[in-house]
Amino acid sequence: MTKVACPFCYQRIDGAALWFQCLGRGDADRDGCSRRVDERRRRLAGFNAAVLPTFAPPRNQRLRPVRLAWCPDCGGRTGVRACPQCHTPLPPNFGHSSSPMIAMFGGKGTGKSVYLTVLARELRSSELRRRFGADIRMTGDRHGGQESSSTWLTQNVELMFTEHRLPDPTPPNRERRGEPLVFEWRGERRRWGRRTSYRTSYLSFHDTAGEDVGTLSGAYDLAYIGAADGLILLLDPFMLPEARERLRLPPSAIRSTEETMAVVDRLTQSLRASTGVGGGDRISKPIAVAFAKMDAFFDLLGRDHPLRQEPRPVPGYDERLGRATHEQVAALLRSWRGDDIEQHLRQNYRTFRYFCVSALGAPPDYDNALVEPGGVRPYRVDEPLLWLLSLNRFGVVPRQD
Ligand SMILES: Nc1nc2c(ncn2[C@@H]2O[C@H](COP(=O)(O)OP(=O)(O)OP(=O)(O)O)[C@@H](O)[C@H]2O)c(=O)[nH]1
Ligand SMILES: [Mg+2]
Ligand SMILES: [Zn+2]
Ligand SMILES: [Zn+2]
Repeated sequence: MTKVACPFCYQRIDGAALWFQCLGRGDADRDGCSRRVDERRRRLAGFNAAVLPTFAPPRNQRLRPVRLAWCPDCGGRTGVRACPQCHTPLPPNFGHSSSPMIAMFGGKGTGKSVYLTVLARELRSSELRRRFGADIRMTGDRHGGQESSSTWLTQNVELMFTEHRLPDPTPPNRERRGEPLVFEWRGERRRWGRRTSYRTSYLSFHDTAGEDVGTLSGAYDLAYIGAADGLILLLDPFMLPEARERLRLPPSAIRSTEETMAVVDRLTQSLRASTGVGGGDRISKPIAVAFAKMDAFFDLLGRDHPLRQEPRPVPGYDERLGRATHEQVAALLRSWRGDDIEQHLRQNYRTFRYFCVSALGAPPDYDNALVEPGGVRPYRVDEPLLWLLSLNRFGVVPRQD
């Protein structure tokens, strides 16, 4: 039995016993099923539009896996698979092999919504697809009707890239959450002496609301973090007093009162709680620790600083530059007196790496929540993700040494 995490509801499901979704076609004698709101899907996956019904696979499925089934209500034939828990349609090859999942976490006002919009826009563009010869798609595009997440993306892209405005703080919502943005990244894996194989990874991005100081993540966030096989931890450098002092920031640029260390600790506690890794062991999930809003430091660093060097657009993750970036950010962090963060990461995680990103590429007008007149110019936003996908355990993106 392959237990995989559903990228929509984060529950562990049996990849060999996925459900089916009716296509609403019916058969010679009956009309097809009609759409209605699926209460379970609304509750577990945050999707509240009307959908066609789903049903369990025939009983003998375990012995003889089937690719097609007949709807018990309308008799129509279907090959669309769905999650047994939240009933969201899943890609055809989901669950056949391991389907690692990557997720994102960050404190209040760190820039999660902005970063996610920019990153998702890049994932949807043809640039990454071409660069990596990968098949990258937003899951659900194919089945249509997955309005809520693609609407979120379209609206935010329009807001930031066309109207040059910044999104409002994401409201916390404990009863219901929005549907996550789920991408499927299928890459070729070439290894000497072996046949080329394809590997798929699921990127599930849930735009969480920044929590207030001290509160532990809600149940959804806990499940989300626990189900992820790799994480992007987005940190706000403005929340490090020593870093903040070097910048002349207006009060409106400070969006939280929670110390960076507290955010990191919150993630660690959530991971320990959701995965049951005791205090004596280090957490094995790889963590990409990305410092956001780095455009604010560009002038201080100067033109020739290595952190202002972008990787070459080669079809792989630039390991050498990545390692150098890690060292550079670690040095900056020390100069900001963030040694406790480094120490905490070392003590609690087996695999982590620092990143320097800027979703906007230039400081915005904080007071009026406007993007700088030059527009949004994303800087190194995809690197945390590329690093994770290049790790051996995922092997979806090649590494270039
Ligand atoms: N300089 C700079 N500021 C940024 C950048 N991205 C976000 N910001 C600032 O951070 C603010 C918050 O960004 P959001 O993306 O809304 O942050 P969030 O983490 O989603 O916040 P919550 O939803 O409240 O948790 C923005 O309004 C900007 O002022 C960036 O790339 N550079
Ligand atoms: Mg937000
Ligand atoms: Zn039906
Ligand atoms: Zn599900």
